Amino acid sequence: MTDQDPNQDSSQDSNSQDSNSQDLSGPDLSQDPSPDHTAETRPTSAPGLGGSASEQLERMLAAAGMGAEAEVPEGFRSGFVTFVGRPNVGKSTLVNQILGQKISIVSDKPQTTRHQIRGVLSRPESQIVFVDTPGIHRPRTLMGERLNDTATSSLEGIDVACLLIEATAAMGPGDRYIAERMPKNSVLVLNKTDAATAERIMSQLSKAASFEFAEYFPISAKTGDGVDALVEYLVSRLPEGPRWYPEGEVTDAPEPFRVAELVREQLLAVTREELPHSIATRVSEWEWPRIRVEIIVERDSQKGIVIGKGGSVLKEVGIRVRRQLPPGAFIELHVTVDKDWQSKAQSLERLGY
Ligand SMILES: Nc1nc2c(ncn2[C@@H]2O[C@H](COP(=O)(O)OP(=O)(O)OP(=O)(O)O)[C@@H](O)[C@H]2O)c(=O)[nH]1
Ligand SMILES: [Mg+2]
Repeated sequence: MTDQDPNQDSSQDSNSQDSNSQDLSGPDLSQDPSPDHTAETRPTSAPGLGGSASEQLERMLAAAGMGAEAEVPEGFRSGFVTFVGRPNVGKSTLVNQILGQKISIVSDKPQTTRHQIRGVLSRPESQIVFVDTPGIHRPRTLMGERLNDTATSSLEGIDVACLLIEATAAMGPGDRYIAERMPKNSVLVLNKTDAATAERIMSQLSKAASFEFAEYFPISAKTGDGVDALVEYLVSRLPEGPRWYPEGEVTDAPEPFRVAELVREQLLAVTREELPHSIATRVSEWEWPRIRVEIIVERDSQKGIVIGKGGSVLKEVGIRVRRQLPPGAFIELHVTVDKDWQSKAQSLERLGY
């Protein structure tokens, strides 16, 4: 397991109030992003890759000449594991905990994740590609419908599906709706056990048992409690197969996408109520070290909130994001209004949803 809490702020700044900040490790951000991976060409279901897992594999194979590295030890296991569940249950936190770094942004606001985000766990004898997904919810906008589609399509062609529910709230109709639609042999993950009583955990597990999951894992994505056992079990469920991603690759998310997500994460941390849903971000220019990020809101009144008094909100967001990037990064934030973008197909396409 990892020796750090990936959901804690690893920055040295003791003044920081931001529990979601940390170093953005991974590929060298000072490199020019691949032209295939610009924000403009991002497909709807995933940053950099779209479609079902098997389609993605085919594309990966084609892109790499043959894709998967041929040399793996005998008995090597590999495959895709998807995390689905209602918004806010901790899917992204769990992916980050397993990978030991921030792969997917996290916030206490529902519907933070808007794409399928892949995190790759490579070990000498196995490779698991974890797929983080948007929370499944009752949609109120076209974007909400797209998010649900993105989440449910992640269940196609994968090896193991995990339903996450939280121990801190009773298993509600939303959880049951998803539970009834899970593929056979899915796994139930009861998260946030650190914040629940033993009685509550037992009662949640016994309620979930009526859905006949293959296995039940009480865990805390926050502390890492129970996560090793879950990962070991998931490895045992994988078929023998090749290494789909090179060993050092932890995510396939393109760099502009990751920076835009970091900006959105910090905006989620500093803004309130319904505003988070109204915010989208995209990198509009990338000329290292200068990165221009467009922040899109739905109404003129929201523009002022995002900018803040004398630009204070944008300034704070810029500082928090820069802290997570390699030294020298220069973030330019611009706010634009795209009226009711969440309900307009054209706007959603432009934003990659
Ligand atoms: N106490 C506790 N809080 C947790 C745990 N896991 C996640 N959280 C918190 O729950 C909130 C939601 O976490 P996320 O990981 O963003 O949840 P998500 O399921 O990815 O949410 P969406 O992307 O909106 O679907 C955050 O405030 C997390 O810090 C846990 O194990 N224990
Ligand atoms: Mg999430």
